[in-house]
Amino acid sequence: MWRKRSLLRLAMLSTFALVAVYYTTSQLHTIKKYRNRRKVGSVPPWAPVILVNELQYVGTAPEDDEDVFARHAFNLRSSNELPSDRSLPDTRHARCRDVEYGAAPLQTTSVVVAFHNEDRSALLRTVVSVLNRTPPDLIEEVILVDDRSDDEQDGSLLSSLPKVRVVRNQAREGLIRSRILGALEARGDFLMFLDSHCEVNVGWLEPLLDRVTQNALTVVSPVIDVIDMDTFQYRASSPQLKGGFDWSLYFKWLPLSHEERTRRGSPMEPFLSPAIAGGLFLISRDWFQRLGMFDSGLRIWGAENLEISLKSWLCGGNVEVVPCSRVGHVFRKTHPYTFPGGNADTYLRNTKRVAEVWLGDHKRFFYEAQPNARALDAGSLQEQLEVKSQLDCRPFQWYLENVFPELKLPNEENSAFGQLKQGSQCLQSEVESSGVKLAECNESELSQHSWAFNVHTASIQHGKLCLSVRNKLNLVLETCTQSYQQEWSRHGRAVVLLSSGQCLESGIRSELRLSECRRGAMSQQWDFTVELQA
Ligand code: UD2
Ligand code: MN
Repeated sequence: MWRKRSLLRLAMLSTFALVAVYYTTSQLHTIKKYRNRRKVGSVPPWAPVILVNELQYVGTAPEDDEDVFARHAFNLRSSNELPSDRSLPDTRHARCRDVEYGAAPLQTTSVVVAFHNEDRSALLRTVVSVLNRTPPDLIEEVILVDDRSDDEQDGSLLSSLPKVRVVRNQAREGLIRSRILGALEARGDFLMFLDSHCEVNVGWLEPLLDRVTQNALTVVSPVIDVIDMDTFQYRASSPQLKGGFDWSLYFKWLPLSHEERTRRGSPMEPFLSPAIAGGLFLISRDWFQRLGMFDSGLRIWGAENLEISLKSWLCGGNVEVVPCSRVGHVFRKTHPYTFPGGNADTYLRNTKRVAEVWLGDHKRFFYEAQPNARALDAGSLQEQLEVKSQLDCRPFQWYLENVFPELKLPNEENSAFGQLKQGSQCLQSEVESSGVKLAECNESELSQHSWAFNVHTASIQHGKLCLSVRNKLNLVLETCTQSYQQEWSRHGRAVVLLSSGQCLESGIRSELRLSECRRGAMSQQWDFTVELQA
């Protein structure tokens, strides 16, 4: 046990020594790079070697029989075994390396990282990646907001690292209020928010800064690469997806339209996005403050990404994704922490606040999609409504027309719409054969979206076409004729062809067919993403 610990400690210390060496050399590199353009004196003097020797920051390794996912919902062993300064594959488009971002701005960025009981190795890697991969003179500080973690030293020990400042909440505030507190502490011109299990990739900050210096009213997001929650392998994400949401205000990815792709000169060019995926973004501190920061009434987790996106768009700014900037994030399946107000209600309440403030009359579509939100007490919206009127923000209708035309108004006659699913399988149209098939659900696959059940015509529509039965057994998409081959009803989760009383069913090879209805048969149960109340 003792041997294991001291080995671990030795490993951590040598990692730090490496960081220090790397750090000193990368600093020299930076000085050289900017000497021609900037006053040399503006590069701060660094002394990481001394600090490294003082730092004793050892994470808790999992016991041999421990479930490695139990504490953090990612593989704790994999995270612990990695050095804090590991190298990453450069996932940018090859030509991103050659882009020159003009004279380095004289403005600095404060990186804000809120965390609650984060694994030490993951938190340290987040900070080290920022310090190692950012020219020092662009970074004002790294503000770690400890959201009342059980062990105060998780944060405080890191305050000896260069540029790192730690603030600790008196009580658990949740990630949204923690980020607000971090922003209030910040002194940089720009704010960059990161999760506490991220790794920024090479050249990540410059392309983001380039955008905000051109337009101070923009919210810019890097492409968020995937750090595998089990192996911690770093993988590229698609740089061609924009962010959106459905009427329940659930975030979803959308492919760029053909028009948007052709309009962009090159795959490296930033593109506009209706919303950002989450909390990894850069914004000018001034614009963030004028927007009323995040709504401080949002609790613990969720919906602040939609809130900041809607605000920025509606109040005179925009939202962009910058493909040449890459930041890795450990995506997890569950939250490894408690929700004092209950997980589902917290999120629903947060989205209700966003809908109430920013959706205008369109909020009724949100309530149709999320009927349970009606009864929740969302609290006072006064402050956010004031921001909205002070900044003379546009109505949501403008956003629908100009920013997010993909978000269609639900037809009043549709009782359900979105994807038509069975477990993780989705109904998908095949344009060439006019057939339909089942395929693994994929948010960015357009042919799986826009299904709707129209109560009035008893039809299942996909865009302009209707789900139809040909020769009594083949399921196809045809022009809507309101004939008996196209009339369906829904009994619970079953989808029934009215004329024959047969049920829509998935076969063993995921083929679609009609079959005698069997109560409770899994292969006959279907769900739409959004159910509207009649
Ligand atoms: C996604 C976003 C996150 C935020 C969230 C919705 C990405 C990569 N992540 O988070 O930035 O937008 O959706 O709100 O887009 N934390 C606290 N206090 C708490 C709970 C969490 O400080 O009470 C910290 C946590 O340690 C982490 C961050 O907040 O650093 C985000 O939480 P998460 O990683 O559990 O959530 P995730 O990745 O689903
Ligand atoms: Mn996260």
